[in-house]
Amino acid sequence: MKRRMMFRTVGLALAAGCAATFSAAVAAQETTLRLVSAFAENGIYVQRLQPWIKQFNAEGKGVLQINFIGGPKAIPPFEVGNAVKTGVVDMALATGAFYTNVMPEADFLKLTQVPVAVQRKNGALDAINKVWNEKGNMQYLARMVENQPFHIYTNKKVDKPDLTGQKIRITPVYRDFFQALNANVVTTAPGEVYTALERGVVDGYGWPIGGIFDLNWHEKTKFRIDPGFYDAEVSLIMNLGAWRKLSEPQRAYLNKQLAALEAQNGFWNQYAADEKARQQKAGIETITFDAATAKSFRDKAYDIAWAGAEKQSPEIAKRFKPLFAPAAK
Ligand code: 173
Repeated sequence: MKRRMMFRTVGLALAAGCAATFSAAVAAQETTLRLVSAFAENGIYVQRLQPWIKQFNAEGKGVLQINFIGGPKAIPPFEVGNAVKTGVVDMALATGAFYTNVMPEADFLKLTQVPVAVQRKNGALDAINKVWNEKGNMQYLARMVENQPFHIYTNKKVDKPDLTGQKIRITPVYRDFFQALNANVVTTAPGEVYTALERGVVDGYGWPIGGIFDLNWHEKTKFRIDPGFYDAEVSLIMNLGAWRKLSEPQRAYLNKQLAALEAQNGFWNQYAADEKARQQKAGIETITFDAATAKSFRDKAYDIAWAGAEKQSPEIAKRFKPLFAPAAK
């Protein structure tokens, strides 16, 4: 008995010594991750990310650093996913709708109806990462935007959910739904929306509740249609090889900072309310429907998107759907 205990003590001491040497060796190696944003540098998402990067670098000296390369001028938004997949960059702030060219499933993340904190607990994040690893060669790191429903903004008044005769700017987020509302659609990156509105190439556009002032779209916007639908997904993603190459302390540090980032997501509720008020002040009129029409409008958005997802990737849609659904009341 005594001998066995001694054995164990020695073993533990050895292991501890080993770990110490190991961490001393890796601590000497600081890694810098190159990060790009698919969203504009002066937009709210990057505005919120910058202080986080600053703190990340201040606290991560000798361990891990982030080098912010830039926004859409560095890499066009719809190329960002491929840049992460191939390791041209290590990390990106992006939304799945911008990298359906990597995997169509990327756009499914707009369909989550539970907070990311719940997604971490109920297995949704693991299910997402299985797909992101296998099909995207990437690790899904953190969702930094929540509670930002999408809306239809238009310059042509409607009194029912029907976009007949309207040309609307979209991304994959909105395609099936807006087409079901009889819109003619044209896909553009956010950077082209202002000019498209100015030239009358489009009558309106899809965008979340917040952010239309960032690129001055309010100047060219008359109406917002309520209610909103889906939830804008804006997240940090990382090249899988770069993620796997991180040492244990580096990964622990990254995870700690990602948790801190997600813990700030309470911000978005207030931001949505503030942006609504700001739109009203700017003279943007709200178009609303009666309660039953509003409900069927929103239900239709989800029904159409899930039907599309199930057609696109039946197996993955089936795995995601119960994990994304709101808990039964
Ligand atoms: O409208 C868009 O460009 C879009 O798809 C999106 C997605 C997430 C946040 C903001 C916009």
